[in-house]
Amino acid sequence: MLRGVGGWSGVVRGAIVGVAAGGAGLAVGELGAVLTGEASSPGVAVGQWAISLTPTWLEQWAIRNFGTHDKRMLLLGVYVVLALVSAAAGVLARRHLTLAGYVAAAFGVVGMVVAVARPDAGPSYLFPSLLAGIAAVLVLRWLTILSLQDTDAGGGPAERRRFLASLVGTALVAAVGGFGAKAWIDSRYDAEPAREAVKLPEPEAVLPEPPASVHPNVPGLGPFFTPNAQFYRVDTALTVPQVDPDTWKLRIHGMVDRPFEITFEELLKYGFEEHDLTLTCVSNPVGGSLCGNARWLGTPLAPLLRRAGVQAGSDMILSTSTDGMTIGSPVEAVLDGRQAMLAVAMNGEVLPIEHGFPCRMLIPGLYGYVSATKWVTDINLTTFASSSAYWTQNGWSPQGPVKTASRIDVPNDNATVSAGNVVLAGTAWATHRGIAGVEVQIDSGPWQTTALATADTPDTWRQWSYTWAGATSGNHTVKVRATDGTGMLQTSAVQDVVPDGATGYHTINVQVS
Ligand SMILES: Nc1nc2c(c(=O)[nH]1)N[C@H]1C(S)=C(S)[C@@H](COP(=O)(O)O)O[C@H]1N2
Ligand SMILES: [Mo]
Repeated sequence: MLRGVGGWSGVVRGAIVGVAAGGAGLAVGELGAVLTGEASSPGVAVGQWAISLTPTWLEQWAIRNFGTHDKRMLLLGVYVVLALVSAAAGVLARRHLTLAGYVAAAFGVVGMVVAVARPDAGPSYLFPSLLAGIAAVLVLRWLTILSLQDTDAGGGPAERRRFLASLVGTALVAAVGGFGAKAWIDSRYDAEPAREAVKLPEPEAVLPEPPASVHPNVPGLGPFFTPNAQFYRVDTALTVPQVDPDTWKLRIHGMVDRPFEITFEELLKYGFEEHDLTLTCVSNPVGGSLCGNARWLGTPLAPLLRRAGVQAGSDMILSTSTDGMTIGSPVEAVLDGRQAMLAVAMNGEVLPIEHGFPCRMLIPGLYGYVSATKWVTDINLTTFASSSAYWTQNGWSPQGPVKTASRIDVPNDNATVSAGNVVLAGTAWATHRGIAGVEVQIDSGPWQTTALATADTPDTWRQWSYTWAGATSGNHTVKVRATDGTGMLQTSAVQDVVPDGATGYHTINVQVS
């Protein structure tokens, strides 16, 4: 079978030619996407499509193992698959040039189909993959013919030089063109300059800083407010949406009497409030770190809904972001008096691009997947019975109130500490209900009350500390549990994150020496 392609050296040559042709196609696709935007490039479009096909368990595994790098790993996977298919097409081309050309063309067609199927796509999204497919076919044909002229009887040093020069030249041009185009796209569609130009509105009343006693001041315990750069991130988008505040609009419509649309400039004329709120992810495992606390500046969402006039019977806010994410939140949670808001700033800074610039939704008491739409542009009043949002289509519960959780942050799991007095510290949250107590248990001893730091708001986490007196050498386990502001004890029942949040007591091992 290998005879037809020229033995093993033919296979290797074919594979290299195929990868070069695939790379040239990708590079041309990137160049095309300079005109039509990053999301339309074949690599990104296929990657985004792969995300939508990823089952929840695999997504959870990726988040656990690669964290915020999970997207990078996915793109890498897409490129590896593409390289393998290209290599196979290159080998095939030595024998069936036309057939291999169809494989290369299929690469362009798949890119076109998935790019144009994106929620934010227009017909221009067809363009980069179309060019990519054409380039891949032409380069594959050209290099294969040169390669065969070299290996065929009659090929001499001149043919070999011509083939090698063409191959190396193609690879160089593809690399420079592809990475250059990527850099060009990144700078052309960067919302950072616009973000830096935003002048934040003044809050109607100044919210005083919480007292220093909100933090137990234990070395190694994270700060009360999570710095923006350390704040956890959950995005399904392969690339962070770059939204221009000058063209951003928010539409409120659906089951309302007076639908309307506002620009960012108009939004900033509404009344603004500061509010301290802990945001947490339903995918956070027991003891996990997908939780952060910040001071947000936002305009209350309830008056906006009242302006639109929510009709009787509507119980769901279906919000959509520029990248097509949909999030379903209960109308009641926004209208019951809690500080649900459209936020434009986080910890005193204009909302970072990764956290939803120019505007995101926040509803205290609910996990992010049912409340915290980033890059939000559309609020549709509808019903839970008639609509379902992105995550609920992936096996998550339509309702996502935050469950009471507590965590030991100091010492680390499996840390070694010296015998005697050992300081334990951590945090606990039951967003919107507040935390009334945190207890720890050493081995199978009695539950001990810890020292709670001062509460900021019921919407924020509450840090705690405890001095474990007279710790004796050996291996010990430490467990933590909290009681929320309504007096409910955190459940010890162990449940995984799907469908509505993990439960169970965070437990660590401590080696006392
Ligand atoms: N547009 C958009 N909004 C989103 C998400 C997303 O992937 N895309 N993830 C949600 C989830 S699951 C959570 S927990 C929070 C996380 O917000 P953060 O990334 O600012 O921490 O945003 C929510 N809003
Ligand atoms: Mo989340």
